[in-house]
Order: sequence, then structure tokens, then C-alpha cells
Amino acid sequence: MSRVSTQHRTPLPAAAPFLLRGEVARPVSLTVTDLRERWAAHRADVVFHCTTDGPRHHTFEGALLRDVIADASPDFDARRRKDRTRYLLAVTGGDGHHTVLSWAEVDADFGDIPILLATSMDGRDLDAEGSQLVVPSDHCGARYVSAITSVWLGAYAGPPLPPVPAADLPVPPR
Ligand SMILES: Nc1nc2c(c(=O)[nH]1)N[C@H]1C(S)=C(S)[C@@H](COP(=O)(O)O)O[C@H]1N2
Ligand SMILES: [Mo]
Repeated sequence: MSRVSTQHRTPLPAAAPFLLRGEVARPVSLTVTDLRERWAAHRADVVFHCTTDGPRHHTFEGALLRDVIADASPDFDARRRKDRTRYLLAVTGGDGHHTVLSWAEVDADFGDIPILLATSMDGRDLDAEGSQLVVPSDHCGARYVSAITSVWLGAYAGPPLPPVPAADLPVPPR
């Protein structure tokens, strides 16, 4: 019996898990292997443009960001659309590059965008680098955050109250 000889390369060590935290009932740390094993795989053929390098075409596979977040049980009232629209997501990469999204972008009742937490790019597994955010509807690559270390979800509290005009402030006793 012959077997295809496989070169035994030492596998690269997996990247540290990223943290999914914020206003969720079940914060969790997840590796790329976890993303692959725990959620349905989705594929995205994308083109994005970079101001420095021009257009890039890639094929990604990964878990839907909304599925992963839903399993962490966000603190919003899932039955109330207006409540859900107050929530933001911040995604941070290993080099500190970070970007924000709104929950409504991935919510099926609003943007319904199939944003992925990628497990592979162009057929190459991302276990060693860490997951990458894939935003198929974006024209620019800036939100394709790579080597993800953190995903945060939380409600925007609203703008600060307008400052009280100085003339209306009470005069302190002398
Ligand atoms: N962690 C991290 N991810 C990042 C960036 C970055 O600086 N850091 N740059 C973004 C930008 S501007 C682009 S265009 C895409 C493509 O970057 P690449 O050409 O280095 O793959 O990655 C995005 N993801
Ligand atoms: Mo870019």
C-alpha cells in the first residue's frame, strides 16, 4: 500500500484566542479552531481597495459575526428593534488597528451584511495569524482587521448633554 508522502512540517503555533466581551452575558475567548468547529462556515468572494496597493481579490471562509455574537448573548432585548440599534461593535487587531461597526449592520432586520470572522483566506488557514474581519459590502479594506485580538459589543450611551452656558451656572458663595 502506498501513501502520499507527507512532509512532516512542524505546525505553526496557533495565535492566542481573541476575547469577545462587553455587554454580553457570556464573554468568551475563541481561537480560529473554535470558530471553525462551533459555527456554520460561510464563504465570501470579495474585492476591496487599498489606497496604497489598489484592488485586492480574496476568498474567505469563516463564521458569521452575528452568529458568534448571538451565542455570547448580548444584553439588548432581542425582541425590540430600537433597542438593538443602540449597539456598537469594536474589533481590534494584533497591531492595535481597530474599527467600529454597528450591530445593525449585521442584524437581519437592518443591514443584514454577512460579515465574517474568517478562518481561512484563499484556502490558507488563519490559525497561526488569528481571525480576520471580512466586510464584503465595504469598498475599502480598512475594516478587514487582521490578527483579531478583541471583539467588543456595547450600547452607545448617547451624546453628552449640551454644556450649561456659563451665565446660567450658579455663582459660588464667596
Ligand atoms: N490588524 C490590521 N488589519 C488591517 C490593517 C492594519 O493596519 N492592521 N489594514 C487594513 C487595510 S487599510 C487594508 S487595505 C487591508 C489589506 O491589508 P493588507 O494589504 O496588508 O492585507 O487590511 C486591513 N486590515
Ligand atoms: Mo488600506
